[in-house]
Amino acid sequence: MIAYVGIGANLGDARANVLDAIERLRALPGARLLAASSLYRSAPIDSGGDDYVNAVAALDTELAPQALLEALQGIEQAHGRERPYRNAPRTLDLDLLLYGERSIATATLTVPHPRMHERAFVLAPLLEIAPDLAIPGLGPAAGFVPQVAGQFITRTD
Ligand code: A4P
Ligand code: MG
Repeated sequence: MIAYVGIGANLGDARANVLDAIERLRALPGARLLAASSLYRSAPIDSGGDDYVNAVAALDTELAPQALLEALQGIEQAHGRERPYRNAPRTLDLDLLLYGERSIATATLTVPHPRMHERAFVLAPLLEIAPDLAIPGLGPAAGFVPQVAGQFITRTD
């Protein structure tokens, strides 16, 4: 199954944290890293603190969705992720954006990620590595770009 993972950080050395997350995804048992986007700098959305560093990775994985989520949370924990309150600044956030064409709604996992199409920090790196991607139930991801045009984001490499 092809899965897309959103990566974000705005605490500590955010750029190093995102690069390390990509390396940990590359090394993840049960998954193969197909692509990783450039790194982007983006203004916080519904959140405070410094600008974020964001990226998106594509994985070909045999892990079930919940197992993949737990693997992502393990990588967050390796970076000392703390959760003092919702949308608090974070050393590392890994979101499961898409899992094939599956729609999932459990107590712990909602896929597609419910806010991904509203966010330039997801859409820009996602479209860099998958320009023709469709979001199940919503249609082509590229169709949402005009709606996020007001959100500051810039590619950093
Ligand atoms: N959960 C449910 N569905 C998913 C999913 N698809 N992927 C559950 C990951 N987790 C999912 O997540 C809380 C719970 O969501 C998890 O226990 C899991 O079971 P969290 O990572 O602890 O909390 P969070 O990151 O604060 O929440 P969430 O929903 O990931 O936040 P958002 O909406 O993604 O916003 N601005 C910029 N510029 N860049 C960013 O990266 N990120 C956020 C986080 C806000 N503003 C930002 C950025
Ligand atoms: Mg998260």
